[in-house]
Amino acid sequence: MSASETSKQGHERYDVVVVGAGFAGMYMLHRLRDLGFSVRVYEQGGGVGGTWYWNRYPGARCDVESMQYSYSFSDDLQQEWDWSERYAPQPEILKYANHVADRFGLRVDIQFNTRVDRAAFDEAENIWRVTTSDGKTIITRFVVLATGCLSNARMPDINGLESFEGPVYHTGNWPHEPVDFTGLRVGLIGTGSSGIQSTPVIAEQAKHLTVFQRTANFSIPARNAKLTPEERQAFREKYPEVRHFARWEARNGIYTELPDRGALDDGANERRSKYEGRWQRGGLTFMSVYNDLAMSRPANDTAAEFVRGKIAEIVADPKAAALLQPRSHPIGTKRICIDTDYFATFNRDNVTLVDIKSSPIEEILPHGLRTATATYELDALVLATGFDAMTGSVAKIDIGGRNGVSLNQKWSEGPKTYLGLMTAGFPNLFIITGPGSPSVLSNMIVSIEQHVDWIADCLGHLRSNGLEVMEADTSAEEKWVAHVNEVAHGTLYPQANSWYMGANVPGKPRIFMPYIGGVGVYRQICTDVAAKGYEGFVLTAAEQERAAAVF
Ligand code: NA7
Repeated sequence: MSASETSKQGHERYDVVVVGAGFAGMYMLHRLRDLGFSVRVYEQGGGVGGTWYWNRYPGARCDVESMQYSYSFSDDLQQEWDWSERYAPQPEILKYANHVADRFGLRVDIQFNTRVDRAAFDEAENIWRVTTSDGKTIITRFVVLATGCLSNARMPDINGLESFEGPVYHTGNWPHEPVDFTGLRVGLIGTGSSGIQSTPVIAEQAKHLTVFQRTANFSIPARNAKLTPEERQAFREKYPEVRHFARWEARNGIYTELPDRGALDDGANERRSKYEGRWQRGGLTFMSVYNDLAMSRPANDTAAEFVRGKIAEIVADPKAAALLQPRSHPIGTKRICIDTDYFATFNRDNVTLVDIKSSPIEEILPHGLRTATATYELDALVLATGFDAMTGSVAKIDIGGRNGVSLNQKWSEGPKTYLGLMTAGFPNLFIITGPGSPSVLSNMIVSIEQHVDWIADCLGHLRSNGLEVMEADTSAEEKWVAHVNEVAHGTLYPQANSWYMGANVPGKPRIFMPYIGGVGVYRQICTDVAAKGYEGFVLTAAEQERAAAVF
């Protein structure tokens, strides 16, 4: 425990409590400690890494290239760490997270296997009382929620799930021990990114794999490959340019060419050859072929049709190919998936695709699954059914703000924040990559670093100016929420029933949660807000008798 104090009641006392030791929590700790704040991080897992600690399913990889999905705050770190592949597999990302924790001596200030259950703001004292799963109450001036956007795995509401007698695995909460599907009939439910990544790997091992698909998804080949020392070196040399571009120019925090024209500005042959080029190159930047794919349905249709054509070329059985061709949403309005041999896997003899849109799952049986039209015998079940994204992990904590209002009450109609960083009525509570910020629409590490730096600078400002309380102004928040909404509705994104919209969780309000204005635009807004003395936030000085003890 570094530089903490103990209150008169015997409670540990810190300047800042950080919830979560994923990439956000680790960097937050590092920055705040360097500024001389006392910080304690609580992490429910047994180690660092957040989403990469939990998502250990077969084939799990990041969809952003490894040289870019990495911290930029330390040049020594980015020059010395050797990524082995174009897209890092989960074990390597976890190894990297552990390396960072060791290299910067972070573990000493992280308490593992400890959930934060409750945080209540004390208006008389301007402090937060944080209650943890080990029964302690901790006093802190500030709380930073680094709880992650895709960390609250969602079990599907399917009748009879608990009656299944074989093993049931959720991709977002995969066992730490090896799982062996050899000789087993495996059923996999869910065809989002996790289902699409794990299907080819499970198919290699299982006796038979049955994939239950409700909604087909767009997926682009990863074209993953080993990185050579020369490729790594070339990338390292251009890091200053790459990082600058990712922060300020790329909409999604990823270094790539920016398109200068729309899809319909090119003739059909030219367009096809550009899509083909990106398909061959692989990866998320497929959507950057043209500058209007997210805005114009006719433009988007050209890209969607190209991908549907590719699926038809790859999948031998025309019936399966038709089912795998996404038609329910414009391409890119659900996060595009990046795969290795996903569609080709349906050409294997031991893989069956079942359409549960036309014939829904009725119940899980002790040894299988019954849809409206057939019964499938299964030995093991894999649930790739996603997350209560962006707000799920925050909602699990009972957070009480001013006037006894809980955050869950305030957000019952959908999350409201100012800049995705704070929410009115909850002073001194910060959220990293929260709803209302670019977050999940971007290379997460770019967005995490931006938020962490902003929050660290902000706390430094409060300290040097004797300020005790900071909170979002309600009218600034209302304006921001309206802006986030307006920008989203200028795009095709709200046309998809995506987890961006909260549409995957029954009963969750349908609101487009992330800010789609682009990371560069957003960064400029946040920078300007800070430069104008934190415009839109209310900053209050410490009462005189407390001034000396503010931090
Ligand atoms: P996603 O993208 O939310 O995918 C979940 C999948 O599970 C999706 O195909 C869902 O179908 C399906 N699903 C969810 N509930 C059910 C039930 N009850 N019955 C049948 N099918 C169901 O989660 P992922 O983990 O794959 O990926 C999340 C993000 O992680 C991803 O975007 C990357 O950024 C990394 P639906 O589409 O709702 O019909």
